[in-house]
Amino acid sequence: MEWFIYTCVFAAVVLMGFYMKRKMRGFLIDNRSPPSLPSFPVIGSLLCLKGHSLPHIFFQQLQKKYGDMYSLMMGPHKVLIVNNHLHAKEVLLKKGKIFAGRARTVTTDILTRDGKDIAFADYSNTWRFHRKIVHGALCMFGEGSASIEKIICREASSLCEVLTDLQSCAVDLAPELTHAVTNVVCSLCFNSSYKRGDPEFEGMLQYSQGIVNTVAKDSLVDIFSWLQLFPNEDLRILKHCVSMRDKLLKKKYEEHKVDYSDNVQRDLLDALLRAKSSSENNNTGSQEIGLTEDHLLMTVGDIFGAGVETTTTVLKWSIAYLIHHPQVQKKIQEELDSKIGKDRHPLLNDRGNLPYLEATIREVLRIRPVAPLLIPHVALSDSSIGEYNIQKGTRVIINLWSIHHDEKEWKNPDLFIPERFLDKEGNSASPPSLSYLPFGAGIRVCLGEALAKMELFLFLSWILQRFTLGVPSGQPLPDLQGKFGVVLQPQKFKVEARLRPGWEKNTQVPQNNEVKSD
Ligand code: PLO
Repeated sequence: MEWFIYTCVFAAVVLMGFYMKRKMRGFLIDNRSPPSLPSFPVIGSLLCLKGHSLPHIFFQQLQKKYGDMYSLMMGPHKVLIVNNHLHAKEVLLKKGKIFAGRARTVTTDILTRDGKDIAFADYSNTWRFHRKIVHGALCMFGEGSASIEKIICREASSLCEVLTDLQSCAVDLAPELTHAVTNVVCSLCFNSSYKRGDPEFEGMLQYSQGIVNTVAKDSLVDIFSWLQLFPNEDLRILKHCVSMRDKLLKKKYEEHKVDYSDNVQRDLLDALLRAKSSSENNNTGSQEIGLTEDHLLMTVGDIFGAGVETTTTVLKWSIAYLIHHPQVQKKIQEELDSKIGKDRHPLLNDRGNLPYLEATIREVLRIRPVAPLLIPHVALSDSSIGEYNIQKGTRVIINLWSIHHDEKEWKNPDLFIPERFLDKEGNSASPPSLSYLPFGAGIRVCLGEALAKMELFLFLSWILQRFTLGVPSGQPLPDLQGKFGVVLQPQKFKVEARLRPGWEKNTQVPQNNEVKSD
């Protein structure tokens, strides 16, 4: 017994020693360290974080005690929380390259075959090369290109047809919105689309939600990687969902390889195959630069996954807020009636003429950012942010939530006020504060920004031109808090879509601008 007590005391002294040493080092040598949360050996600051299911809000509250920028220990990992837009821009723009790293975690390694994608991969030549190809391919189909507009309008049209059939019922619009958005991304990535009820699409809905629920949300296994050795329900779900996704990606890849031609570029996958084939022909060595089959699959999986989950989530938030604010919905409809009318459907060209709708989209992106903590960055070398020194390897979390809800920057930040993005005459104005980064910034800025803006504008304008959205009787208003994960999703809610006067009969695409033909 005695030896047991001695061992415990000895262990406690050693641990305290480590703890004090770290504290003293922070205090004596590096007096330019950011304030830090209390930290204990092994578990770090985890006790302080326990029980908070919405970390972006908790990190915002901690500012009162620790200031705009503070550090904490997630187990053995040093993490810096940045809550202010000036510091965020220093990280993302001014010192973008220094903070362009990503941490490897158990869940993202499973999702991306050890970081062979774009979003979660660490900074490297391969990463830069992939990003460049995808950026080029997205630009080609992107802004100014008539084809992407046609594709979105085709999907908006069938979405409105479905809504007409579901009229006056209490429906969860999520599957229909996801279907429409998936078909846009599917056209772009794989030059294909799904019919409603297609089992492959249903499977995708299922695996994607499984992935969103389990990946990259700072679960314990991402902090202590050795925990993966023990049975873990989330990891089991994630692996199952990833294998479903892999089957789908592999199928698309094999189909594309069969009828691939150097001369035709049908979609993003063709663009990637072409880059692979040209580097092989030039003997650049596709292995070294990273154009392996794994890289191609993971990259296209990223774009597909990001394209579906982010835009669908923003559409869901938009609808939730429109239901909470019928007066905003009415104003958008008045704008649509006066600028477009009922004889034709909305086009991208109308964007400049619909400032109230544009302002509403901006406000949704502010009040409910898709990724409230972005994806954590990692310092690739010793550096500094503001007045503080930052050590190489520190994980940097940009709290977009704090930045978008900063009371010094936004008047009544918790209120939904699209007018804040308009001038006195009701025209589009630049954001009233620079504390606004819905798509991130710098070398890891969102690749799909232009596409997302086109989709949000077209889908919402098509829907609101034809329908008024409301809460079905007996149903609660949508919850606005959200479920935290790799994207901040709203909880499920039911909607009633009623055709607006004048649309009852002529609900399909108006004659003047038919979009059904491909
Ligand atoms: C969404 C579920 C998919 O099945 C896989 C996937 C790939 C890319 C991820 C995306 C998920 C979530 C949103 C992410 C995106 C990359 C960039 C984007 C994290 C997990 C954001 C918001 O940063």
